Amino acid sequence: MFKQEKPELAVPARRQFLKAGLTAGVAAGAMVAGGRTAFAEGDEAIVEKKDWAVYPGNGVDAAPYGMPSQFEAHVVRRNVPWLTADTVSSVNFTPLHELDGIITPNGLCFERHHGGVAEVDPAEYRLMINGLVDKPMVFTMEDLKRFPRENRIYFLECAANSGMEWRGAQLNGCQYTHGMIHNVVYTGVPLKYLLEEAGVKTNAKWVMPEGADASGMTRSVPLEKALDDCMVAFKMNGEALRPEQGYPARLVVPGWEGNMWVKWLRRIEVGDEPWQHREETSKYTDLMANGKARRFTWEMDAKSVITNPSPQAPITHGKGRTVITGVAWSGRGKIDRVDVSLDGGNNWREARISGPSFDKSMHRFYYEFDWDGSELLLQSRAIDSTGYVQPTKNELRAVRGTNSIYHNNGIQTWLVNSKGEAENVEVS
Ligand SMILES: Nc1nc2c(c(=O)[nH]1)N[C@H]1C(S)=C(S)[C@@H](COP(=O)(O)O)O[C@H]1N2
Ligand SMILES: [Mo]
Repeated sequence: MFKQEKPELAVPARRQFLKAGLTAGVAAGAMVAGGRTAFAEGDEAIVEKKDWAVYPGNGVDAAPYGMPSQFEAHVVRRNVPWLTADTVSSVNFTPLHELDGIITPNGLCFERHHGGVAEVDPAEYRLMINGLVDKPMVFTMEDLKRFPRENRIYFLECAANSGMEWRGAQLNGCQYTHGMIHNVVYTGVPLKYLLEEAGVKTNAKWVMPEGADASGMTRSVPLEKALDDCMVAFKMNGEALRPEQGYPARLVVPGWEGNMWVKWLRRIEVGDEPWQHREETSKYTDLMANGKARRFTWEMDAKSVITNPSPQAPITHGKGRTVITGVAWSGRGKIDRVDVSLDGGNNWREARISGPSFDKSMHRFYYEFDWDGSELLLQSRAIDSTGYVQPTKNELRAVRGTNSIYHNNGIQTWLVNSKGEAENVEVS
């Protein structure tokens, strides 16, 4: 999926391996105040009467579909030019460093498509179920909406998220290193109900969802997973799926790699063995050091990243009270704990998880401290409800080599200098 070219956004090699062991940049003694005095003498912004307080604003007809403030225009999906050979089979990235809480707004969900965005007319939409079933069936959108539906929050992470970092620190920003993820509330029908309607034959073991886009994306999904928690979703965050996310319906495969979440879903074939298609043979397999490849590595292992500060979001307020925040998730359950290190993994402190904690959903963590202005080597480490601890990058490489693109869940390090600027590094 990705070309291994000299990256334009790469950090110079000399910065890639730093010695861990800096003293943690915590101010000793009394807390340094973070705020200003309530009435700052000569602060124009507080005494001046602003236009917005003098003139009436736009009426309710100005924005039938609301958009973010003009001052948020920089909060957009971005791509990495050298990864984007063409924009039709490509990827862009969620601006994680601009978000908070656990929900990704619809317009900022990263996109990955292999044949561009299909523009499917819902009136002409059909979902077929065929193969090893008693009764092959075709559903319209209206049919789908007559099944009992459910609302569930899940993350979707592309297996290639952080894939450019296998051989060393490369991309400067969590948007690029970790932004192939989004977390939304899906409304949809459990796939189980649709399969029950068609009547799955006793020898069935697999299903193959297929997309209606020009790439005709297919993957083999074990029947057990299909009957467990997969759903055919038609809403995200309350409104219709965006075309980029598979409008009018996509498959949701909780906790498993994004490639299996077939968009513009048009057919589900039921069979007794995997189909061995492109996306599970030449792609989405993990080449090991010995030349063999791991296959069917569906689950996304526990992972986390500090989103602020990070290369695109430096500390600009100077020393004193500082809020570190980030996200953590696991394809195997909930996140039980997130630890934060200020010194490249020598010392760990428990972060504070805030907001709803759901299975296979993103979690938000915070760590507040008083920064003394010295260098930091920031890391976060997720521990999920199975007890699994997110590994360091070197621990991961020792087991998996560096040939792989997929399933890199190693601990990320940001070097923060005394000016508050951050960059992507690794500690040895
Ligand atoms: N039909 C179809 N489904 C697809 C794809 C595609 O190209 N076509 N891309 C897959 C990949 S590789 C990923 S990571 C996710 C991305 O979902 P998103 O675009 O909603 O972020 O969709 C998956 N489903
Ligand atoms: Mo993907």
